[in-house]
Amino acid sequence: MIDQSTICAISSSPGTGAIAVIRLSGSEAISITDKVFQSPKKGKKLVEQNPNTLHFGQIVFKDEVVDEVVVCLFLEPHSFTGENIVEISCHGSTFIQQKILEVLVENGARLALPGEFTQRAFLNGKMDLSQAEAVADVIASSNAASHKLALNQMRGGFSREINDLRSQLLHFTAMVELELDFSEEDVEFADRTELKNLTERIEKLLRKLKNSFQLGNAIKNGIPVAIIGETNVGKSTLLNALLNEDKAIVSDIHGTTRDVIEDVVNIHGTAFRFFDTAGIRETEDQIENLGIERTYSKLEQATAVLLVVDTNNPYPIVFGRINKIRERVTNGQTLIIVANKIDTGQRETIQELELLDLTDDEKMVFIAAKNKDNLDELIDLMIHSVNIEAASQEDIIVTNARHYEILKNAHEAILRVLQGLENGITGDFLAQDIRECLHYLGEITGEISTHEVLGHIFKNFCIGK
Ligand SMILES: Nc1nc2c(ncn2[C@@H]2O[C@H](COP(=O)(O)OP(=O)(O)OP(=O)(O)O)[C@@H](O)[C@H]2O)c(=O)[nH]1
Ligand SMILES: [Mg+2]
Repeated sequence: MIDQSTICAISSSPGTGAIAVIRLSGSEAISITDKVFQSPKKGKKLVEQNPNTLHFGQIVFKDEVVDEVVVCLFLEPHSFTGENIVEISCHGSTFIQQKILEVLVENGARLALPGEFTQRAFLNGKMDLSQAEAVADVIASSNAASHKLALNQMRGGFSREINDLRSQLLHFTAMVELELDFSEEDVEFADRTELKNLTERIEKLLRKLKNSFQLGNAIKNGIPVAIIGETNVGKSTLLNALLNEDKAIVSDIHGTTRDVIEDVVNIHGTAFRFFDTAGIRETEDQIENLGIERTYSKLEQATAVLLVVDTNNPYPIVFGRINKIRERVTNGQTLIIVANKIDTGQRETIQELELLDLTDDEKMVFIAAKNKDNLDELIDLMIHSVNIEAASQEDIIVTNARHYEILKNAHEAILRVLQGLENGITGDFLAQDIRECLHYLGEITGEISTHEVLGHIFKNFCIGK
């Protein structure tokens, strides 16, 4: 049920700006504004004006002018929420903004809850749930890649993919259920091979969508990059250089960093989430050992691992350390060997390193983190190794944790169907799992949603969205 009241909120960002926008939505939006708005021409009332028009005038309360404003009118159903909407552009003082809200509430509007405008847009059928969720992502997007994904989702790209899947599943149920109608006569309308092919296609699609979440999440929250190595090799110096900020303490004392230090930085439109870690060494110190355990767990979670080595050390030692970390880097992770301190490093070590055989997933770069020498080369390597640009261009990528959970469930259901087909189980059991799968997909687009789910999604929005 849609609450019929007219809501209002400040829709521009909090604080003082040149101008601010206050938005009203609901059947009374225009008539409430009429009560407080005076046009210098004293002509028609706002309710008599055409939709999609702008009107200059004053907001007046108890015979006092609050501000000179421009009012913009949208008539239902042709608006963001599908209801009558008024947008009042006023001067950006927080006092004026609050005062206008107060005046509107005094005249019958009520303050909007977080996300209530977008929730109404969803409830009025202006967009499905995944599109509504993308509105928040578009607003929050902090880099080119996440912005592109969110915009695509908001414009319905992801919904189309899900609806495509749904129609394939419906086709499947139709075939099976026809068979059920004639079950007395023991006929098989549904060609089992055709069913199996269709199920395999759906399974593959669901799996791809589900697996895309790892990338989607990385794009949204930053690609996890772990900076790993022995103590004193210059990991914290490198972090600071990448962030362009003195975030971590640097010193020539071994074991300076004892915990994970984390920060996100946007490099050429891609967000990277760097983890500077405690240097790896044999130590009796309990706290330091806890820190080193965390180093290994960050290594496991990272998409790219920057293994920093100190070229001041003799080559056999450096080589041994590289091999120790190589063992821990798994499939799909990129290992970038960062040979640091080339400003003071040993010639032999550098020469031997240059000859080191690397696999396809391994890269090497020579830098002096302290002077930021060759940092650009390292950045290029990082950007190319994760290749976000190419990956995000191709397909639909899942970025939302709620969608990921649902896709996991849907995928499990479709695997049961596949198994059922292989074991030759009867149509009614197949239909049950298919219906379950359909149900899950409906949860993504919001065809199936509960009050709690909606409440949970929209409460994370800002007020005024
Ligand atoms: N000459 C030279 N010194 C460097 C370079 N990078 C870092 N250092 C020095 O190496 C020392 C250790 O640097 P840190 O960044 O604290 O090393 P770390 O790897 O974080 O050390 P832990 O936190 O102890 O594991 C400091 O004295 C840095 O100034 C470099 O490129 N050249
Ligand atoms: Mg450190």
